[in-house]
Amino acid sequence: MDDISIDSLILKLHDANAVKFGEYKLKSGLLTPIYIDLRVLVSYPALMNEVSSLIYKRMQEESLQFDSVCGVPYTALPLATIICSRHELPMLIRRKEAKDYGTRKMVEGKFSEGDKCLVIEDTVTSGSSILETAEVLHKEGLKVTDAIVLMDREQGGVEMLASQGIRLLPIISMFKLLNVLVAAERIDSQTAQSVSKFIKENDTFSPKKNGSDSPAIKKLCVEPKHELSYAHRAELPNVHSLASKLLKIMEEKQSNLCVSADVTSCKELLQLAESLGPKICMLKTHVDILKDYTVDFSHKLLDLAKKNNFLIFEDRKFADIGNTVKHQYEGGVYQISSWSHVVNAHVVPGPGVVKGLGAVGKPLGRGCLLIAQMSSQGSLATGEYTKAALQMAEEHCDFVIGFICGSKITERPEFIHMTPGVQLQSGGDSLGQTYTTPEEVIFNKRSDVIIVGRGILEAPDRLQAAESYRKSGWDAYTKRVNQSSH
Ligand code: S5P
Repeated sequence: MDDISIDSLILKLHDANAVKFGEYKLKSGLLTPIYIDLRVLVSYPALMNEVSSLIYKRMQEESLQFDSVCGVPYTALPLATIICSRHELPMLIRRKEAKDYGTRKMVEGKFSEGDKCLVIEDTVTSGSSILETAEVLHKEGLKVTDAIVLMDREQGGVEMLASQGIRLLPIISMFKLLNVLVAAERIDSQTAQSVSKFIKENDTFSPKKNGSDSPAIKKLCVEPKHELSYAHRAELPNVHSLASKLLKIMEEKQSNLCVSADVTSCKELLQLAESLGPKICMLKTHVDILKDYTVDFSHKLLDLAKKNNFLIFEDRKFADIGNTVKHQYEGGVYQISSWSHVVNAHVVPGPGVVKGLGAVGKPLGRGCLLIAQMSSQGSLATGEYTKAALQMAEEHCDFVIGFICGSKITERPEFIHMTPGVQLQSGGDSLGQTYTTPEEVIFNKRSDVIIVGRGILEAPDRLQAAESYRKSGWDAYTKRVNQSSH
């Protein structure tokens, strides 16, 4: 099978409807005049074999050295299986589900720390799917330095992956594909030209031209080689200014503690902000449980935030269509956007909720956290839902600064992970809340901020309790950073 012609393969892919022309929506939301869908391959066993042979041929031509092979789920998974089975190469399977509260394995198969894993992918646009798989493998101690892709859309994937230390070896380029299809009169030259133009104008790695607002563009960042300190992350070029401010406060005050000030009177809330202010990086409110809210209260709270150097986070959990949340954020009795630095939103309505909030919050320099996971028992925010939250954040990183989650869900250092359901003793309450310790959240689950309510509010000495949580969160963080630098 060594002399398989790429040209004939391209025609067969076209016959199988794996290459389509028209108007299609990419994962990023961008409309594209060409769609490559290699998922259909599984219905064409002969084609599966041809593609697998070509990939293997490329592996040999490049004399690649590796200990195992991993196909990016799902489309490249059967391709990797065929190659590994036919040539008796060890394979690894990356689980696609995001890790939830438990400690399920994310990579199946046998491997040792420092092993090299070759990644196989079917199609690459920005390279983010390969990077995501590489990050999961990396977290398990594996090295990824090479990846092979059948179809490269030539929209910046090679460059982006190179910037992360991964060499991408494409088999079919977009321009080869167009040339072959034009030569075989499958498409006319006008179609080929418009596709070429689209490809050139939508480079996801070095966006210039008209693409500055393309959602695929802003998601790239440098993969950390080890745990970066809060101070280091505050200085990263692509970090949101509010996230940077929070990270600086955390470092300065040696605090990754956010107090959830779930009290029902303004006086008590202001007292908390005054007394616990020096211990915290953020104060979280539920303004709608206050029985005596006034505009004057919001001014006083802002003054205390300034004086004690913390950010205010109104835990409003917006969850409606864009137009409604815009009004809820800006108007009504509470005028949340006028005093709260950070708000949060459920991702269930889709990206409109972030767009609506962003329309109000962005001009004010505010930031938003997306609820990717919840601490309550039986929460539906798991797996694919969590992944969708991550994707939404990546596509709106000019407003989204991080997540409410149980554990770190992305290695991108510009996103802040904040975890509620924290007490010094693990356990729960009678209404479904579950508690994890600061050490578990910050050290094992690698989150950034602990959110603590009743653990402090119900303690006999709130200030002393806040200091215990601050210290335990900070100790877990320093242990994490120190451990990774050794
Ligand atoms: O998943 C979540 C998300 C949030 S924001 N679980 C939570 O408990 N929260 C909030 O964190 C919740 O609304 C409450 O204000 C706080 C936890 O309070 P505690 O008293 O249980 O620590």
